[in-house]
Amino acid sequence: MGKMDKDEVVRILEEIAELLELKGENSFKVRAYRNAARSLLNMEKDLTDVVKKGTLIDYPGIGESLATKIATLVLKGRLPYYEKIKRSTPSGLQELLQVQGLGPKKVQSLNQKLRIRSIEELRKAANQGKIAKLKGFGAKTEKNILDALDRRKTNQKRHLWWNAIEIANSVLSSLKKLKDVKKAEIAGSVRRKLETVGDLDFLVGSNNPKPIMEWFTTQPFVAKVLAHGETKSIIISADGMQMDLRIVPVNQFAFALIYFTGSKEHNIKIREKAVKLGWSMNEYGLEIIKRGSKNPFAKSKRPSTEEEIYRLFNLSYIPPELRENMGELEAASKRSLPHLIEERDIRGSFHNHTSASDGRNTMKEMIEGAQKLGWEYIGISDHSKSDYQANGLNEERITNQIDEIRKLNASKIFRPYIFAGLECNILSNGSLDFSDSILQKLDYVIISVHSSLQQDEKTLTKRLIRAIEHPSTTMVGHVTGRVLLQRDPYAVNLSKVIDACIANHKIIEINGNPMRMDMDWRYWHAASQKGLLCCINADAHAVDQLAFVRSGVNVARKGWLEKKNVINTLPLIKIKKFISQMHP
Ligand code: DGT
Ligand code: CA
Ligand code: CA
Ligand code: ZN
Repeated sequence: MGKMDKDEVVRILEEIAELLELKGENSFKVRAYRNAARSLLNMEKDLTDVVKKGTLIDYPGIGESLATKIATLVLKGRLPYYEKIKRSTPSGLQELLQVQGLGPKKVQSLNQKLRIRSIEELRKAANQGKIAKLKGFGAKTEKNILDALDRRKTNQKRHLWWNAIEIANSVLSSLKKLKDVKKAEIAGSVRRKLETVGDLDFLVGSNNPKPIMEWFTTQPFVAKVLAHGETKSIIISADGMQMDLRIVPVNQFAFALIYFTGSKEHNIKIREKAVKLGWSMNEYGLEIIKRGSKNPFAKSKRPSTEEEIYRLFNLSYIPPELRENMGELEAASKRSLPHLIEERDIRGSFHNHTSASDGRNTMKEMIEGAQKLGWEYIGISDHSKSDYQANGLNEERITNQIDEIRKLNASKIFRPYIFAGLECNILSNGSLDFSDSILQKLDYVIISVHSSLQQDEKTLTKRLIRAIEHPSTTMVGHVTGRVLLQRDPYAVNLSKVIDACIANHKIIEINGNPMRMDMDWRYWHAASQKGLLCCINADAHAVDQLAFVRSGVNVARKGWLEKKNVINTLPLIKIKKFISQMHP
């Protein structure tokens, strides 16, 4: 084994390219590092073996000097050249690249002309109007930068659910091991599986809270204690996450769990129901406040589960994902809550990239990954030719990939069936990136907007609808293009797009990438009622990202979707037929 694995070497080569770009080095040199990174990604042999045999230079894009650098990384685990350019680049510059709208050229010119090397310096210069005066920038760019900075500020206070759940689960399992903890749950927006969360809420049932609070406020992950009490403590973790812990007596746990799971609006609705019945309900329990009201506890003992509490109100159990005051209480009283889709209903997914375009793993590795997850099928959908940045496939490469897939299916090497697809760019006028003769060879086509994102709403909506009407189109990828906490959706009239999909029998995906979660859950209930079908996709760019279907399922559940609304719950025979009928 070498001292550094392939993924890490690739990451460093890509970072070197970025650093060189920031320094204004010529584009050939920059591209050399990107090409070498790509070449390593496509390498099927073990990188350490290749280095030891001295055959690195046989690979495309790797010359003498890059081969030496890669070998140093693999064998020594470090590279002085990389460390040197990293040291000589102000660390703030890489951070500036993360501001929406700032590429390496702009960052470099801000650095050289205005000596801007941090977010704070950028904000100051923009507020003083200095950026507007800069050649190549102007007043509009300055305003865009200020907007992006504002968004950054508010967004920094929230966290992606996907990151939060991992931390929350590890704290929960430690809590459960403490001897005084009788019951423990994650509550709040994390439990409701909201796409982003403000803080982590933990609830514990115990009759001896003191040692638990002592433990919670003194853990190694704690950076700051904001409150330390018997029933409530608040800490900030080293990575900036706020965590609230509430401890209630064991017999109040179920009431407190409903209260602290929320949402606030859901809670208020329940409390109103209680008042109408002559009761008062809060986080501690339920009391009869109006003489002569029906005693909810008359027949049964005090409720100890959420189910029992909802039953007191003659409501069926409402899963946490639905507690957003979006009609769930009415449906629960009419016994018409949906039978929500579950992760185990998913039999495959269609939006997946390989190292042929911008994925990190080869097609075979991706299929193996799908096999390990027990999927019956997997669709391969690399980027199309106009997506240079993502190394999109041209006519020849996509044709070869289709052949390769047909052969793999025939060989029966892998258990999952492989569908040949494409994530096809929607060009700025709404036409597709390939001619019909290529598109017709594919089993399915995902259409996505990856360019001209600034178009106005009318233009962009028309563009999308034109692409939806294309007979080869199967489904729309990440329909609003939002990147959570970073980039707003592009200007698109979603209800028109939904209607066009329904009218043309096209599907909209739920993109399970935790940063996208697109189309948003808030639209799915109404859209599915009108007949829109869904496909839950991982948009995986690496084997471990196939697991993103899980966050996609969260969106579907929050959007009231059932198995029947989601095409990739169909068994192989049915999905084959379904897809081929859509794509004659
Ligand atoms: P977040 O943290 O912003 O992502 O959202 P939540 O829902 O986790 O909100 P958080 O942490 O402020 O409070 C947790 C739960 O506690 C919330 O979902 C409902 C309940 N709660 C908090 N404040 C109130 C309130 O003023 N009234 C009611 N009825 N419930 C509240
Ligand atoms: Ca919370
Ligand atoms: Ca909270
Ligand atoms: Zn895409």
